[in-house]
Amino acid sequence: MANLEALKNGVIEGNVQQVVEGTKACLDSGMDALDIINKGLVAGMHVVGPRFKAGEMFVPEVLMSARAMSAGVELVKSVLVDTEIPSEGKILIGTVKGDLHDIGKNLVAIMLESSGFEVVNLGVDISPEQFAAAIKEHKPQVIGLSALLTTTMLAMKETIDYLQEAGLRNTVKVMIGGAPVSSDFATEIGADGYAPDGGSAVDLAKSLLA
Ligand code: B1M
Repeated sequence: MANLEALKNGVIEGNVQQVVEGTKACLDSGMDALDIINKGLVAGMHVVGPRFKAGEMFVPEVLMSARAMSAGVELVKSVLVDTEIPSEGKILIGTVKGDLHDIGKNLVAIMLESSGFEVVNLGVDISPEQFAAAIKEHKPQVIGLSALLTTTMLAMKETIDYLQEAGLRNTVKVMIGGAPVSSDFATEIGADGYAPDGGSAVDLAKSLLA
């Protein structure tokens, strides 16, 4: 079943088995890994989002879609990240405090990894203090903050302000992303840049390190 439409429907229906089998079939057929992600898995999530907003899908169903999508992304990741590329630099990435959305952030992490960056993925609901501790521990050149809720956008500013107070702001470049944020918002909160998607995040990270 090397069929992107079936993959998309598997995500919409939250059918892990369909997504796993569909992803394997697409990979086996030699399909481009990024097409599998963007035209199959993410395309499914683009149907789920509006249905969730319209009240046609509820949190448990959206969670099943998220699980199905993550299962597919994991399989594609093994192909994308399998090649040994010299490190472009180290990036620490996390979803900010109060926010549990991680699909987009994980996709960005995979794209960065597959482009040669060493990525430390901190997970979700990461407080400013946790970001600061991780910077001290891992000494990255760039940190990436992700937020999907308008309410948690503020935690991005709080994180940057905290790094400033802790004397760490000048040791790293800060990039931000996520559906509700923008380039203007990045400027407003003192971030070094904004990327709308995984591909742009790779370009931005490279330009921040140039
Ligand atoms: Co939530 N949720 N959710 N949700 N959820 C949204 C974000 C929402 C827009 C849905 C809606 O109402 N239309 C809405 C936010 C409204 C707002 O604030 N403006 C919303 C809400 C309200 C909520 C809850 C409050 C619902 C509730 O409980 N009543 C709750 C909050 C929980 C919390 O975080 N504290 C909640 C919960 C959940 C689930 C747990 C059920 C699940 C998350 C599962 C998971 O992530 N493991 C979920 C999901 C799946 C969504 C939607 C449907 C899909 C998000 C997604 O994964 N998209 C979402 C609707 C939508 O976005 N249309 C929605 C696919 C992903 C590939 O795209 O995440 O945008 P995205 O990532 C992109 C870019 O944004 C960018 O690159 C990625 C790849 O292209 N990007 C970066 C992201 N991070 C980046 C970082 C970078 C650079 C680029 O640099 C560092």
